[in-house]
Amino acid sequence: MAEAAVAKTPAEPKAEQELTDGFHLVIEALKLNGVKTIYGVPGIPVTDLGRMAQAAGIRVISFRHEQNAGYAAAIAGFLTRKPGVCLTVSAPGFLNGLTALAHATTNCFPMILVSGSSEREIVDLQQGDYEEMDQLAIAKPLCKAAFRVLHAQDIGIGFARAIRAAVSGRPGGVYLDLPAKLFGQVMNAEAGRKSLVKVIDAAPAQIPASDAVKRALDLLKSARRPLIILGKGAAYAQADDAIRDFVEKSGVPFLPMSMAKGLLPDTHPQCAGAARSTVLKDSDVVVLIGTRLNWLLSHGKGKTWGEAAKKFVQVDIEPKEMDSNVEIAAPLVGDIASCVAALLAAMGGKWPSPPADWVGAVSRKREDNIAKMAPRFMSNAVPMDYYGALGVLRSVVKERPDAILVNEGANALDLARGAIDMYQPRKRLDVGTWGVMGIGMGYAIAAAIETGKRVLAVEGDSAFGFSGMEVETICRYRLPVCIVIFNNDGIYRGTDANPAGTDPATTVFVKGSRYDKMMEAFGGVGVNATTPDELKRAVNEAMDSGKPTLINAVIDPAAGSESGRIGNLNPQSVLKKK
Ligand code: ADP
Ligand code: TZD
Ligand code: MG
Repeated sequence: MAEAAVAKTPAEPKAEQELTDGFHLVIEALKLNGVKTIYGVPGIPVTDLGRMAQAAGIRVISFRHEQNAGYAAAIAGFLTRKPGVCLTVSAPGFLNGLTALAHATTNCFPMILVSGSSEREIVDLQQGDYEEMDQLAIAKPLCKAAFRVLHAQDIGIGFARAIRAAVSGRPGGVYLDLPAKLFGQVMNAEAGRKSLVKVIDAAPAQIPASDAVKRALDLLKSARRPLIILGKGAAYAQADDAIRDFVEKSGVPFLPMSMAKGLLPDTHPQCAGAARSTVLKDSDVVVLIGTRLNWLLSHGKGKTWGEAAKKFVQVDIEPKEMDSNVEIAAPLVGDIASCVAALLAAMGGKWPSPPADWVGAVSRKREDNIAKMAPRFMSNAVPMDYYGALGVLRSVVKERPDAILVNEGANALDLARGAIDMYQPRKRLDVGTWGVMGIGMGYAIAAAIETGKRVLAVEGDSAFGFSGMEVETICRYRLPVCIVIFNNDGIYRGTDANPAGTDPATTVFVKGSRYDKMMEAFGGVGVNATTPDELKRAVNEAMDSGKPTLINAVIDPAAGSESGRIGNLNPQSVLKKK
């Protein structure tokens, strides 16, 4: 039969007989655009898509929960400047991925959430399809752009739009809705190939206007107490050399936001990280590069910023960011690489140093603060306090500056941020703009996969719990991840008691939990560390061997403070406690 059928159409050219389908077109669209990894969870209707993508040479990392796959995709976007791709099933899988999509958008990370969806006709008539949900409508307010592809011949253009939307301008999250029926749609292979689109220059340079550059430099030159603040947009831009040249040529003290730490080393003589309150309060001209004046910078006003009049230069790709909180005296709209290059060019050969009394005052403050902290990192107290344990991790990172540090928690986050100096760009990955708990394991997995480097994840015990099941994923893919849990028996502290004497207090966990046993359950290395020495030995061994390791670092349950360093944001009841 088959032979007869072929024999009947001898004149037809081979290409026209060849067929392709939605599955293949999706995979080819991803490959054509250089997507090497998909993070996701399989199930109807995307199980075969994952299998076929794997067979076609794309790395498909299967997670235990879509939220973690989504966080992995988000941070892959930050690390590579290409959209990280997260693949989920319909309704519940989609919703699980959505938190990460919103997180990516909020943090300006390029990411694409690709979700299978149910039959349009049934969804739109609300007739109760399997996992029925109008996903496109739900995704829209939470991302930068959202698209649905209904026809196989539009898969190419759909992915091109998604990629460009994610990485151009201010990067963000994009949702791509692929209904189940699309995957099986068949079309002529040659026409299919022609329908694919390779995105050319996905994030075009945006050159700043020369008068804006001049305005910024005139203001900087007039400053008596200038400051540069580098944010994670500056880290994302991968303009590391130009940024370093600009900072050094200007001679201005710089303050790195959390994920911009290491863009220039924290030990750089101009780094004002250890003099944060002083420089924010006393500076008169502040150059913001890839950082927003949101809550993390007290909206550019109020007590944090002191009495001294401030003028701001802001370098950002998003024009609407200007004047979002306070007047921006010199807006510099463009991509950071182009803006910093233009600033450097316009500075010419010689640039006046900032006033010596300011630079001197900042470095004295910084040296004072560093000297004050030093003895605390030597603490050998048992049970360990945060500083004793962080003293160990601080040395580990100093000895391995190319390792990637993932960090979440409250005290475990805020104290680690201050304690652990970073030496290279994009090596510190943390909770970001929302201060979200749960990024830990997704970030650690993607960091290991995208960079091939060793990863050290410093986790509060609560924070870890949000993504803890992914230790199985880490063991399964044998990733070089060392997790250190700051186990203080709870959220902020492990000492709260419920005055009613019934259930445990809302902030405490099972006392003396052994998270290290979780790792052993999946064949990884588990260590219980009760002293700084034990911790040091275990972390060094893990970072040397690259074996998946979880260290349960036992921390004094009384050592932490409420909400770490942001306790002031807690609303307080004005009524007396009963
Ligand atoms: P942080 O939390 O570190 O202070 P934010 O996330 O608040 O940083 O700010 C990052 C800023 O960087 C955003 O306003 C974003 O528009 C901007 N940005 C991101 N990438 C680029 C780029 N390539 N060029 C210019 N600005 C960028
Ligand atoms: N849920 C989510 C998704 N994000 C959050 N930020 C919170 C809840 C609230 N929250 C914090 O802001 S920090 C934190 C929670 C639950 C955990 C702090 O406990 P930890 O760290 O064990 O991780 P420390 O060292 O005990 O302070
Ligand atoms: Mg804790």
